[in-house]
Amino acid sequence: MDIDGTAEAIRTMEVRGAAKIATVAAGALRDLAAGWEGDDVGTLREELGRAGRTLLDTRPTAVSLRNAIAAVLKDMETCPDATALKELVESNADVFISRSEQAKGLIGRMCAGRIRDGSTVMTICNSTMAIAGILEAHRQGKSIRVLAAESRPRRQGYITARTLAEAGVDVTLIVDSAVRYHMAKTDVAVVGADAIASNGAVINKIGTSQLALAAHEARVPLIVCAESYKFSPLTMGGELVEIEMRDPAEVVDPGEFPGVKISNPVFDATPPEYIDVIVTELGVIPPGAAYEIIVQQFGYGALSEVE
Ligand code: RUB
Repeated sequence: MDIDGTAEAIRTMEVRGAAKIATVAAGALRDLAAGWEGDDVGTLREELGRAGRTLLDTRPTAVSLRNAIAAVLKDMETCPDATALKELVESNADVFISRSEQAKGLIGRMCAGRIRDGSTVMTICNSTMAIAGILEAHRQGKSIRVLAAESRPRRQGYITARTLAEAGVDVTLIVDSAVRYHMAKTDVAVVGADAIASNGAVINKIGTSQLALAAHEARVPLIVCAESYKFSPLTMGGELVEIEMRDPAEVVDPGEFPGVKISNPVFDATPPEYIDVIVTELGVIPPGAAYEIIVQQFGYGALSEVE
């Protein structure tokens, strides 16, 4: 897909979920570089920078998208000619995409190790990484039951429920307001992350923080599954991750509610106190170690090249 097509697919959420938008954007930048026929390095650099901004504008608060674009476009200034720049971008993108795929396998195995045979697992939204852990536990022969929260307004929980059912997992769909009711029968909660701040707070689909509160109250461990590129270097000084607000029409048809304001924040922040562990491809960490992951992956004061 070209840049505009990819941007449209991300904007309309045809492609969604932090891992998918990151890898699809990386692939679109790679294809742009690979198909480039001009020989002026400056023009290609400008075009790639423009493409990076177009992709980022689709979901401007998405940390995985920003980190993916920065990873693919890194070191562009070092290329003396267009051929070298094309090779660099293609190689950066390939490395990013293959690391993301490897991360899924590693995270899946480490997460599965924390799901006991006979457990009831609660999840929310549709996270590739959380599902990797659940599917791996199932593949290992553990008898598990999954409670999938619907995840209003876009109901991504439907995708999770269908995916798990197709794989033969015992899965029950629940509405978001039933999360606390069902927590009493839950052994472990497994969720993904859109972003992780330097203090270990996890930004994920709206409703995750309520699930985390209910889990904390019921002493149910909460596992977050996230690749290292979900960690936000822009939070190193204690800055908050901006929460994306989307179209109210995703919640209800505003025309049916004259005079009523409709608010649609699509993510929320779960404080580190409510998180037991974050499973990353680099290992399982307590949320308090998030800052170290950021320093290790991005360096001190790292800023994206697309800014
Ligand atoms: C998706 C969502 C997912 C995370 C993690 O939100 O909140 O839990 O992105 O998913 P949206 P993954 O549907 O609004 O993009 O593990 O696949 O990166």
